[in-house]
Formats: sequence, C-alpha cells, structure tokens
Amino acid sequence: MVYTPDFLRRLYADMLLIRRFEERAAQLRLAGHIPGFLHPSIGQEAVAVGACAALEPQDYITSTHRGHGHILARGADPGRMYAELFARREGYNRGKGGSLHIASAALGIMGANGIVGGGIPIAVGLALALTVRARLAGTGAPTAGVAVAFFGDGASNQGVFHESLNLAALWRLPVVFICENNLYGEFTPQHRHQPIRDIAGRAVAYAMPGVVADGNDVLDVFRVVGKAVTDARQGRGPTLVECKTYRLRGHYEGDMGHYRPPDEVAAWQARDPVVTFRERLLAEAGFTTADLEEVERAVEARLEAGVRFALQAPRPAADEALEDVYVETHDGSALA
Ligand SMILES: Cc1ncc(C[n+]2csc(CCOP(=O)(O)OP(=O)(O)O)c2C)c(N)n1
Repeated sequence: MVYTPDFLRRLYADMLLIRRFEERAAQLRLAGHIPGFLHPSIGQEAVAVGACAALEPQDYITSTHRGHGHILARGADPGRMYAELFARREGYNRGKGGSLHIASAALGIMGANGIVGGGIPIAVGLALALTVRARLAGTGAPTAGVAVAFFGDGASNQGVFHESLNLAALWRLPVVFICENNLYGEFTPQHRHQPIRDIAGRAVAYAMPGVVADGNDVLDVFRVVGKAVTDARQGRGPTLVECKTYRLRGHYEGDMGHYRPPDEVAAWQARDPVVTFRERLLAEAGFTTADLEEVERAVEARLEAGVRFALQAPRPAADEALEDVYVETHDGSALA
C-alpha cells in the first residue's frame, strides 16, 4: 500500500503530539497543577494513532485509564484536555472527569474509564445502537458506523470482556476490540496472570477473527485495524485485534518500575514507535529533517498554547459538583 506524504505526516504529528502531551503532563503534575493519578501511554502511541486513522467521524471509541492517546488521536484539543486534567471548567467534562474520565460525544469519544474493562460493553452497546440507527434510517446499510473498544491485557481477564465478545459475535455487531498488550497489568507481567501469549487467540472461543498487529508500528496497526473496521462496517461482525506493545513509563506517573528487567525496557526503548517512525520517514518516504522539524515545532506550539489556555481557565464552583451527574426530569426533579 502506498501512503500519501500528508497522511504519513499526520501520523507522525499525532504520535508526537501524544508523546509530548504526556511528557508535559508529567511535569505539570509535579508542579502541582494536576490532582490525582496520571497513567501515561508513552510507548503505545502507534496503537492509538494507527487505529483512529482507520475511523470516520460517525464512529465511536471507548477508552481506559490510559486514554490520553486515544482521545488526542480522535481529534481532541490538547488545551481542553489539559483543562480537564487541571480540573478546570473549560475541560471536556467541566473539570469533573479528570485524566481518567474524559468523554466527548461530539468527537465520538464515549468515555475513558477507570474501571478496568468498563469500556468494552459500552462499545458493544454503541455498536448495537449503530445497527438500530441504520435500520431506522432505512438506507439498507448494515450499520451507521463502527464502535472501537481500547483495553489492556489485564482487562482481557475480566468476565465482561468474555460476555461482550460473546454477544457481539452472536449478533454480528460492528465493533472492533483492540487489546493493547503492553505486557503488564499494573505491576504483574503477562505470564504471571495469563497462561497464554497471544490474547488474539481468545477470539476463537467466540468464532470471530483474532489478529495480531505490531503495536509499535503505526502502519501495521492501521492496516490490521483498517481491515477489521471495513469488515465491521460491511456487516461482517466483530474482530479482536491484539497490538503487541510496551509502556515505556511506569503504571502511573511516579511508579519507578522496579519490577521490570532493565534489558527488557532497553529492548523496547530501541523500538520506540515515535523515533522509529521518524527514522523510516527520513530513510524510506522522502522526508527531510527540515520537514520533520517543522512538524515538531507545530506540535510544540499547539501544546504551549494548550497549557496557557488551561492555566487561565476558571475552576468550577463547588455548587456545580452535582450538575451533569443526574438527568433532569420534565418537572426539574433529579432522577436517581
Ligand atoms: C475493575 C477494576 N479492577 C481493578 C482495578 C485496579 N487497576 C487499575 S489499572 C489495573 C491494571 C490494568 O491492566 P491492563 O488492563 O493491562 O491495562 P494497562 O494498565 O496495562 O494499560 C488495575 C488492576 C480497576 N481500576 N478496576
């Protein structure tokens, strides 16, 4: 497959945006601007960017506690994301979601989720809604869009993962399950919590395709997820995609990662998805250093403006705490 320079540039810019966004967020947290935990996805940028590049505006995603990358790859504004991390009113969820719970219906981001596995059944529900919507529209298309659930290797041990795959396969729903196997669930290596290597193999139990992608290669992720998305869009049902990758930082910002062998970390650092893609663009795609420096300056400028915007944004008032938590009924009383 031949990709246009614009497309390749966009993939690089999006991966770099995620990398620098999170590096900056870690500094801002140390400086006291971010309450609560941060779970960086540094090292996993190729999964978010490759997968979201295969989606269209009408599609939906659900995300996890490690969700900044998915949300940025879906087109979120870094300023509004920083505002959310800083608990400011201009954030995507008026400062009440924080790092772990960013949602934007306008961007098709139906929630990052602090509950491990929590986004998987939501994506199945979205996929069902998309098929119902297509039927009501009467266009004859099998679906009005595709839903994608991002989750980790640890989440694939949750009961809800199995229930969701079962129902999605049974009803041939337009959903793509993307497992980011970064080899650890919190501080536990994969071989200590699963008797398998390839999580994609779990698809067999639900009679759906299970495919492995190189999660550190943005073009491989795009290719594999692209096929799964096309299948879902054309009514052929769900796919389980496993992206083999690695988180280069701790489970949360501040975790020093002493449970990991240094040679393992070094081996994956040598396969850094942002650095290796940059090298490929220079060696194989005709980009010059000056081209990429221009992209890098634009990313820095966007983030700089985003931080300034968020630092100036107002904080919510205490009495706003329960707004948007309960649905108002016709007479204004709250539904529990
Ligand atoms: C239902 C539930 N159980 C346990 C936790 C605590 N917890 C937070 S992150 C995590 C590990 C998740 O691992 P994985 O799904 O592989 O995602 P990763 O952190 O590797 O991105 C756990 C157990 C939780 N948040 N929710």
